[in-house]
Amino acid sequence: MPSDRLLPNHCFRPLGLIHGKAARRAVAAGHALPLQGEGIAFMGVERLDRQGDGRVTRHPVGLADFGMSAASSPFTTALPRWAGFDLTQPLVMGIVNVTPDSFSDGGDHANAEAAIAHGKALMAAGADILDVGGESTRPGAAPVPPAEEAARVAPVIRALAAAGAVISIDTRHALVMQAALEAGAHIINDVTGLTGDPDSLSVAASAGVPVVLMHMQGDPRTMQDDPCYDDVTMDVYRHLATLIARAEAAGIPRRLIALDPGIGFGKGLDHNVDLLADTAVFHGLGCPILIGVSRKRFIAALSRNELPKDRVAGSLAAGLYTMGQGAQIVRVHDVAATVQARAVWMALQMA
Ligand code: 8Y4
Repeated sequence: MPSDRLLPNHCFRPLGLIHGKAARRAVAAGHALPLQGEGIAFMGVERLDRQGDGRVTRHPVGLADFGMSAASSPFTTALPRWAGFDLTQPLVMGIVNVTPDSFSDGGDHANAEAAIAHGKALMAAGADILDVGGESTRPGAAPVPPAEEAARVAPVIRALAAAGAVISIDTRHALVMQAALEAGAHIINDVTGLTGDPDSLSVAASAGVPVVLMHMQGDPRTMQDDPCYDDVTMDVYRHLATLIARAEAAGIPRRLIALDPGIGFGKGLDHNVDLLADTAVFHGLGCPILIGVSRKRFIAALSRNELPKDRVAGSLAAGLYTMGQGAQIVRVHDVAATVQARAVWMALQMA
C-alpha cells in the first residue's frame, strides 16, 4: 500500500471531449487524442498540481506535449473488456434492492419475489447489469447481520442469474460476497472499496471476478456530518489510487477493477458537483469508471428539493453528462428512461 509520499501529487483532466466521427477526424488530424480507444477523443488537457498545503492549482497543458508524455498512456490506451463488456457504449446498471419495506409484512419470501420481478422488469427495460443489494447504506439505516443479508440476496441472485442477467452484488461483507458468487453473481460492488471487511480482498482475489471499488469518506452512519477535503477531486483520485494498489497487492489484477468516485458518500453539494464536473480525471487511473447519481440528494439540492421519486430528470441530466465525460457505467433506478436517453444521446454524439 502506498505511503502518503508515494501517492500521486498531480493528475490530468481531459477537456473538450468529442465523440464518434468528429472524434476520429480530429484524432487523424492531430487536433485531439483518443480517450481509451476509438469512440471518444479530447481536445485539451489541464494539469492539477497538489501544493504542500494540500490545495490544488490547475493549469492548461499543450495537447501535443501531453500526448508525447508517459502520463498520457492511461488516457489514450484502450481498456480491455470488463465483465465481458467491450465498453464501446456506456452500460446501464439497474438497482435491485432486497430490503424489507415497512409497508408490507409478507416476510422474506415476498421481498425476494418482489425483487426478482423488479430485476426481470429492469432486464426487459434494457439493463446491462443488475446491482443486487440487501443492506441499506443510507444514513441512519439499521445494521443487518451479514448472514441475514446473504439469505436475502442469494435467492434473488439465483433467479436473476438463471434468467440470464449479469449480476453485481452490492455488499460490504465478505460472507455476503462469497454467498452471492456461489448463487451466480458475476461482479462485486463494494462501497468501501474492499476495505470494509478484512476478508473481502481474499474473497475477491480467489474468485477472480470483476470488482467495483468506490470512494467513501467515513462510514455510512456519520459520513454526511461534516465532509471535508483539501481538494475533493485530488483527494478522491489519491484514495482510488490507494484502493487499486491494495487490491493489486492482494492479487486482484487491474483489468478486473472498475472505479467509482462515490457521489453522495461523505460529500457535500459542492464536492459532488466538483467530482461530477471532473469525471474525466479518473480515466487517468486506467480503469473503467462507474458513476451512481440516480435520485441522489444533490439533485434536489441543485433544484427545488424534490423527493427521490421526483429526481428522475436530474438523474438523467447528470447521467448523460457523465457519459459525455466517458464514464463507462451508470448505476440507476430508472432503467427504461436511462436506456432511452442513452439511445438518443448516442445517435446524436456519434453522428
Ligand atoms: C434515493 C435513492 C436517494 C437511493 C439516494 C439513494 C452507489 C452504490 C449506492 C454508487 C456504487 C443510493 C450501493 C446509495 N450508491 N454503489 N451504492 N456507486 N458503486 N442512494 O454511487 O443509491 S447506494
